[in-house]
Amino acid sequence: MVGLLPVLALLLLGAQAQHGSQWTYSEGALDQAQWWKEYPSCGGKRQSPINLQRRKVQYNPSLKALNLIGYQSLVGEFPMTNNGHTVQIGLPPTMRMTATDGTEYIAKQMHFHWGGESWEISGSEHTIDGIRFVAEIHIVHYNSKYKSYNVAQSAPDGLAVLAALIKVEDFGENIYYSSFISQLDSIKHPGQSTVLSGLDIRGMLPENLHDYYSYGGSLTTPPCTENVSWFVLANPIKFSRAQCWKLENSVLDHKNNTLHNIYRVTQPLNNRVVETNFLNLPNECCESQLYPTKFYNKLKNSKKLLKKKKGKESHEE
Ligand SMILES: *[C@@H]1O[C@H](CO)[C@@H](O)[C@H](O)[C@H]1NC(C)=O
Ligand SMILES: CC(=O)N[C@H]1CO[C@H](CO)[C@@H](O)[C@@H]1O
Repeated sequence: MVGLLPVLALLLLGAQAQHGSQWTYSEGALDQAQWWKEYPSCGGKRQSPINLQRRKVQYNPSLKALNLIGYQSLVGEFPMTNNGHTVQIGLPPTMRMTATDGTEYIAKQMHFHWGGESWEISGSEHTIDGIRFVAEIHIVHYNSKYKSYNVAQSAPDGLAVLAALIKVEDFGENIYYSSFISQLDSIKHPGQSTVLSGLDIRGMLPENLHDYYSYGGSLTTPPCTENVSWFVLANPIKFSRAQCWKLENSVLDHKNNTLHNIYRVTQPLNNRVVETNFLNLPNECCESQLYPTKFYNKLKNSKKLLKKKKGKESHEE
């Protein structure tokens, strides 16, 4: 009995891979510009991913930190599959996420989006102020008021995705990904699976889990189901260059080509508003890293953002 569940899980994942084998990102008759022909939701008005424009997002002080339970030091075996579109890891229902409004979501799977077509090409799905990060991780959850993912996925309040962007610089190896990355070679071909013994999703995520962008969107792959609640973490995960290269160059698609540039382009925001639970102060997390400090201080002064030397900063421009 003990051995049966993982086997069933693998069979189910295999079936999913089989079913989803026709759409592509960039070649053939069903590339991403054509998805809507087979999957009408992909042509909807509330699609994902989107470009997160920091000057247009709305700070909502009532949005609290996500409450993540059971993300840390998971014991057991977790299936890791090449489904022909990405690498996916099956997650246990003990992993739960509660949003500010009290809605509890149960984790189902996590998967990756990356680029790699050439050294320069990044492959995150969400962009921040037009900047594409090297890769993105999605942890897909369903609303705990539904019996299963299959029931929840078509409900108007059924799904939530916790997303994090991956950044590469001269960082050391991110050890929380070592086992995952070393197993990529064993699932080169679509339909192949292996198991990860133990997982620490908390460790795989950025240190700062508090700050996020939130909006209503869709799944970023067919069937592009809408009304997915998105939580995109504001701070990135750090990978070494070697880890990034390995992620981008280890697995193949159905035609035995290396799986590259597996991301959907950003979709129109239409009437949606992106909310944040953090103040977008220019000297906080990210912007200051883009400029040398001297230049940045000059810029700030010229914008008259610093009214008093030690006074409180206003988030208004
Ligand atoms: C891909 O490679 C495998 C192993 O080398 C081979 O068995 C399979 O037929 C190839 N598939 C295609 C579509 O070329
Ligand atoms: C609850 C919720 O977000 N409902 C929305 C689902 O998506 C449709 C459009 O596809 C919206 O009209 C609903 O408001």
